This record gives sequence, C-alpha cells and structure tokens, in this order.
Amino acid sequence: MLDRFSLKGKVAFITGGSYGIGFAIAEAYAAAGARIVFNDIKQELVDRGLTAYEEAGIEARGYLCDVTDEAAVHSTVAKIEQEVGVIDILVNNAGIIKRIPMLEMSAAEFRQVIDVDLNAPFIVAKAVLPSMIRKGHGKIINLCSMMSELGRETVSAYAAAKGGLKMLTRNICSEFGSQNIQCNGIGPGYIETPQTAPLRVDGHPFNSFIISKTPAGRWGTTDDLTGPAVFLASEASNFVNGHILYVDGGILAYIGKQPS
Ligand code: NAP
Ligand code: GCO
Repeated sequence: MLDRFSLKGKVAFITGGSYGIGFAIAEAYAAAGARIVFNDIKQELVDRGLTAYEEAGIEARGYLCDVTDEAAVHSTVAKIEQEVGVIDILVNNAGIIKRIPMLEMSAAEFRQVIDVDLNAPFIVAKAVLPSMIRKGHGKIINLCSMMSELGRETVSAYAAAKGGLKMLTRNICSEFGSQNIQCNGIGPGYIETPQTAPLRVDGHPFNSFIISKTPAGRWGTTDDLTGPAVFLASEASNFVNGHILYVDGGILAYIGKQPS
C-alpha cells in the first residue's frame, strides 16, 4: 500500500518553489522519490531556492520564469522537458495577495492578482498538458484557499482568483480526466509563511481571530500540507479528480468559538 504513495522516477514542477508552501511540498516530493524542478520570478529567489534545496540534500533544478508570461512559460517547460524530462506532476503554487479595501483597490491591482493567481495556473497547465497526455498520465495540483469558499474584507481580488482556480481545477478534471489526467486542489487554511506574516505579528487581532476560527486552535504549518500534497501527486489518488482537499484544521466546518 505505501508503494502507491511513492513518487519514484517522477518529475515534479513546483511554481514559485523557492520558499514557503511550494518549497515544503517540493521537499516532501523529493523524500517520496521525485525529481524536483521549480521556478521563481526573480533570479535571487531562484538562487536562494537552489541553496535551500542543496542544504536540504535535494538535487533541484531552478528556472527564472514569470508564470504570467506565456512565452516564458512555454520556453521554460520546453527546457525542463529537454534537460530533466517530461513533467509528471505540476504544482501551481506561485501566488500573490493584495490586502486592499475594494473601494481603494485599482483595477490594475485587481488584474495583477487575477493574472498571477488564476491566469498563470491556466497558462502553466496548458503548457504541461500536451506532454502529459502523450505520456498517458499526469497530476496537476492547484493551490486554492479558504478564499475559494469564503470572502473577507480587503481580499476581493484574491478571493475572486482562488474561487476561479477552484473551478479551473474542476474544468481541467472534466476536460482531461478521460486521458488519465488528475487535477485537484489543495485548500490550505491559515499557514505560517511569509505571505501571512503581516497577519501574525505579535498582538495583531487577526492572529487571535484565526485561532478562534480554527478548531485546531493554531495556525497551520507547511508540514501540515505535505502529506495531502504527496497523496494528490501519487497513484494513491488516481480516482480522485476535480477535488479541493481543504487542509485547514477544520476552519470551513466551524462557525467559530462560541462566547463562553
Ligand atoms: P509566498 O510565501 O508568497 O510564496 C509565493 C511564491 O511565488 C514566492 O516565491 C513568490 O515570489 C512566487 N511568485 C509570485 N509571483 C510569481 C510569478 N509571477 N512568477 C513566478 N513566481 C511568482 O506564498 P505561500 O504562503 O508560500 O503560498 C503559496 C501558495 O499557496 C499561493 O498560491 C497562496 O495563495 C496559497 N495559499 C497560501 C496560504 C497561506 O496561509 N500561506 C493559504 C492558502 C493558500 P515573490 O517572493 O517574488 O513574491
Ligand atoms: C488572508 C490570508 C489568506 C491565506 C489563505 C487562506 O489575507 O486572508 O492571506 O488569504 O493566505 O489564502 O486560505
């Protein structure tokens, strides 16, 4: 049974994988036997990632690529296929968030978030699918969010993008499931990464708010995501498709701590 969770011999491409959730997922994939490829938007991030992977004993290949740039994505995927091999597992991890009240957010800022968090997963999936189809199998995992299901003040663009990413996940399932492509989402709860650092500063009211909304009574860590990520990348999930696996400590099931 454990062999079904092995990623031995697979090539895994994690976008924005220099640190944070993407890096943690890549570490877990390497431990499960996969060869790791990642990209990032800045060379210093690629270099930082390469150092971090080397320090973790992982032989990773890093590429400089802005996932919103379709031409750059296609040339990067072609380079990966030539230098490493056909991509078996794609993790659409790269993402940004802008926390701005809607009436103060410009259309350009809204579009920028949609571009990275929704258009880019479409672009990268479209670039890797042809070889996956030719190979007869493929796994695409999209990093969704609590905001794929819930709204909150100041994250209109991010919620719109992550809600769309949930439906893009279901559509890739619908369009390519017959060709043995499984496309699922991971919906992390509130995880301790640089992206949420502003919400976790000591004494920040959001910190205690999230803890009161989470049955587990704590912020998640990137480690909490690695088992679910390996499952969705492995043969153990070959009949799981179009599913968003929420890894949220119970947030979506919980109205919030009742007044004592
Ligand atoms: P993060 O710390 O902000 O890391 C995201 C990575 O993606 C960074 O390396 C970032 O580079 C890179 N990136 C951004 N735009 C890019 C682009 N255009 N091209 C290539 N790389 C780009 O985020 P995280 O917290 O690890 O989250 C990873 C994913 O999980 C995101 O999609 C996020 O929305 C999602 N998520 C996070 C949480 C959470 O609580 N942390 C919860 C649910 C979902 P820069 O450093 O230059 O921005
Ligand atoms: C926010 C947070 C969240 C998390 C995550 C929750 O500002 O509300 O950044 O959006 O990043 O998406 O699942």
